[in-house]
Amino acid sequence: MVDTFFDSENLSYKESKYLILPIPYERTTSFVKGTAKAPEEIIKNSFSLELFDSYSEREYKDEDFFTLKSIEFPKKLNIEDSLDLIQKKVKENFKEDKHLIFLGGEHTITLPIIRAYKELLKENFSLLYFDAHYDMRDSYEGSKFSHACVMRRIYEEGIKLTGVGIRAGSKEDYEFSKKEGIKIFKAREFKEEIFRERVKSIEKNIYISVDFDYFDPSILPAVGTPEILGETIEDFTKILKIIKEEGKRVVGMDFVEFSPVKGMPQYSYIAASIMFEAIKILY
Ligand SMILES: [Mn+2]
Repeated sequence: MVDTFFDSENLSYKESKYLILPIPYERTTSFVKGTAKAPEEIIKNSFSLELFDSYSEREYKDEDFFTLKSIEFPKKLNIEDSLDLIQKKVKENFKEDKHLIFLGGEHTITLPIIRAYKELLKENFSLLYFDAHYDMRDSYEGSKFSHACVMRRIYEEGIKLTGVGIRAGSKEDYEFSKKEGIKIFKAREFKEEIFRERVKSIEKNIYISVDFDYFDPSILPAVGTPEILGETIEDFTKILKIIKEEGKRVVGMDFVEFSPVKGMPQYSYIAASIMFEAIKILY
């Protein structure tokens, strides 16, 4: 049974550079359910990734990756206590000299992660999110902690937001982000120069949240809410390269909303490859 990213032996926490924290949290998914199974499926199918990168000529080792124990959510735990549990686990596992990568789960997990980072980091940081959706509703289906409200809650924490790939949302989403001056780059309207200026103007520390529905469903339909006319993997890597070129420090990263399709491990492998690509570019 493969239960670590890259099927690494997990013998070298001390030597490892990248910590993967599985967060199989799912309470409010609204279309296709199943994102609670995402960490397990992505990790299970990551074993076949190539550790050698022929572009950078860099060879990664299994031991570079350490998969932490998945967070367990007791069935009776309510939403707010579940979010507190995530916040606590993030604080416990944060290490200045390692890169933390969070694997969801629904997008709501980004809120407690950000709350933990606010406590952990002395310096300010801003958030860049890759997403088809604004996620800027005040509440959705009766919950303030729906995945559709996560960026609104994070904004209320005083975090500066930049969204890329956005193409679906309500009038409320749109008007709120416009009124508050939140920088949104709509899908297929991305302008490199404007984005680069934005990156120059924000904090040196950046937290990155990747909702897999940022990508066009022709590339990756295995998400909770697939939206057409999305972005490519090349669009994604181009943005990450700009972050790197502008000398920003990525303090943490999450990957959320993947929803495994039974009998299609290929999608889980693509999701794992996207994660690894981000790691290769940023760290
Ligand atoms: Mn989304």
